[in-house]
Amino acid sequence: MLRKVSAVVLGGVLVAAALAACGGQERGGGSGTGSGAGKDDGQIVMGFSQVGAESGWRTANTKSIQESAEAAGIKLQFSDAQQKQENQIKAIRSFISQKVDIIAFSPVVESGWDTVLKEAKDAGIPVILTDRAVDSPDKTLYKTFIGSDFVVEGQKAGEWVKQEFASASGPVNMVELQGNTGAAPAIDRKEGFASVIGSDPKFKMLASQPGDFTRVKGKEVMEAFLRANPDIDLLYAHNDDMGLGAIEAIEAAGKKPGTDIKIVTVDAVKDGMQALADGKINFIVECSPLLGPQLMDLAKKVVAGETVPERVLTEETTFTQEQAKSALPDRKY
Ligand code: GYE
Repeated sequence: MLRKVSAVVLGGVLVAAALAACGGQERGGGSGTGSGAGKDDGQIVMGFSQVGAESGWRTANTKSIQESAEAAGIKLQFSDAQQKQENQIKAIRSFISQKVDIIAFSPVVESGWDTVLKEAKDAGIPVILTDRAVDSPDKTLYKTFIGSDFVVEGQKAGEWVKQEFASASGPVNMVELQGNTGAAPAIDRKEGFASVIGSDPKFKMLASQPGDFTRVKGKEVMEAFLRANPDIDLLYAHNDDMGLGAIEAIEAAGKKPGTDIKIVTVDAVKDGMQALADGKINFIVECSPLLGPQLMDLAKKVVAGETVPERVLTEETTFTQEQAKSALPDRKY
């Protein structure tokens, strides 16, 4: 048993702690569907609860996690929550009853996780947060959090807008398409952007509404924005997909995206980069979905009882239209 072996390696007080935390020898009995098989040959079993399949980013993220698990020899129990917190809570409870070795998940919203995370902790199953954070004050409920700094992403978008409109006398009329309500990237990208732009009275936020990170909703909300506001100068969309949906709405309204209405988005997935290269988007702040390899490394360390950093930050850049043209041929997602 992998857990027993790693516990023996540890020594002293840590052994007792590790055994207590892992539920000791009763774990890995091979009961339950699927997970038992891996444990018997020492393979780590990871339960992963994904947000859904709402965007190009998410699809690339799922692929990265599935491929990296396979490459790392980790058995993945993958569950798609279809953007619903209740489904994620159910999946996590099911992972606990299957006695997986480790749980990883990307929380659809920030709040409301304390109870289920406590259940995992009491069962001795470590948890890794990937991509999105939770707002639980108790940091012992999870081992580490791997993902981007969404506030910084919002700030980068804001800095670009400030520069782009530096010589405009104003007002600069802006609209914002937010991610799904309560999600860490929606809260933080809004906050980061406002922290840069907010203090300058030249910039006016006419409307800011959730587009749920999807193309369909991005289009729908942008249509409403356009009906209510004849004079929009800039759209800030919290992801490429909503920006791409909005482009359709802008074109249908007889306006030129990227020219009549400037557009800044976050993610830099292929379709977004193509629209950027085509001049329909003006600037993209990158957010990398390729979290799989690091997640699997961290999972192995956590299961082996090694200490891991509390926070693992993703590295990312930004793209102008020119930069998108040269980056596109090698873009992986
Ligand atoms: O930006 C968006 C996706 O949590 C970083 O979720 C992720 C965000 C990403 O739906 O496209």
